[in-house]
Amino acid sequence: MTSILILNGPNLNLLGTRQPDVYGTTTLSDIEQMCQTAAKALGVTLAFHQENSEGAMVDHIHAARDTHDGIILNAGAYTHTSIALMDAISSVELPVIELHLSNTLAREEFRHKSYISPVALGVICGFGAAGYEHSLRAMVQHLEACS
Ligand code: CA2
Repeated sequence: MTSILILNGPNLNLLGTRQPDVYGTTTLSDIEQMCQTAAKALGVTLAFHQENSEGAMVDHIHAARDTHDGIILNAGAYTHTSIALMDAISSVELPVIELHLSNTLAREEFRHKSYISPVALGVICGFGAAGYEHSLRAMVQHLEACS
């Protein structure tokens, strides 16, 4: 069965508890439930993780090579700084969808730079929690088209 990894970066464990004006009121656990339900309906297996440290995220990406068919990545603030994540993505040769809750291009200038975009299949941003389900559908459609 097709298997997809959704990997969340730093501070996303705080979702729904602070800055609801920017990131909404849905918690990461709500999002995981929503994604698991969608994955079941789409007939795929889903692993869902959140890490605050860059190295742990790199480890998940490396491990995905042998266990998953695609990665949906909300790298949080590491999006704008991490060459290590960019290199890890390049090294595993799996399709990666870059995901953001907010429209990063409509925010501060430092959020306009992404080290993930050049090595991603595509980017979904600005749709809040619904973006997770959109990304899942886009990944399944992409993997089906490739098989
Ligand atoms: O919009 C997104 O999904 C971001 O990846 C979220 C990151 C931000 O640094 C990126 O530029 C865009 C921040 C995640 C922090 O999440 C929080 C949630 C609630 C309260 C505080 C932080």
